[in-house]
Amino acid sequence: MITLHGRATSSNVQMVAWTLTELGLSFERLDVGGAFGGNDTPEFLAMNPNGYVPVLEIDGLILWESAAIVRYLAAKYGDETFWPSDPAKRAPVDKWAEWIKTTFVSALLTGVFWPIISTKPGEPLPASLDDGIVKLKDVAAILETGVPAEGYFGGADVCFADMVIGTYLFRYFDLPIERAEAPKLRAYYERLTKRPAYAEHVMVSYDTLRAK
Ligand SMILES: N[C@@H](CCC(=O)N[C@@H](CS)C(=O)NCC(=O)O)C(=O)O
Repeated sequence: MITLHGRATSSNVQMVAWTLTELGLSFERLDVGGAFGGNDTPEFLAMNPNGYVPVLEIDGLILWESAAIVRYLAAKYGDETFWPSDPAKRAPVDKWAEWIKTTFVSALLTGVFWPIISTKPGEPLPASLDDGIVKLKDVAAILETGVPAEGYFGGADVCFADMVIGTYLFRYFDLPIERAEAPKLRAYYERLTKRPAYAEHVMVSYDTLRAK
């Protein structure tokens, strides 16, 4: 039994659910975190002292940190495309997966997504949002230089890096914001949206996260 702890509206939970499904692994997902709570109990903190979702119970292991979980699943269950065994093939795409987590995510989520989502209807958007959108355009322009013109970061099919990178693109393209001119990035995202597992696990409404 594989158990994924985490609410369906968490992008980091979505990344793990999408990966499990692409790899053909069935799992049970428990609603934890956000309005569901349950991530501050002694039992949960014993699994992840950060109190964050996702947590994955698999193969007798308890894992947290979404991208580390994706790398574990890819290394253990992925084929040569999903997890290239040659470090010289893996590192050039892994650098983008790492960069998304360290650079793109903070620009997207901290700088733009949460300021918009946390503003109550009728209230003015925070002044800091303008700077956040400029910064996000800058990092999206950098991503445009690395995104494949055809297929995926894995080549003709997806690999572990697509899971990490692609997950955040739903919110990036769904938000009503001005975006960088990035036709390759847009086309890559459109290809992801055609994948049933991406549509099921990543293209999830975030309306319940909005301030009321
Ligand atoms: N770096 C961690 C971040 C985990 C994280 O920030 N999780 C958020 C949801 S996306 C969380 O647990 N927030 C508290 C909550 O949902 O109650 C990862 O990638 O797994």
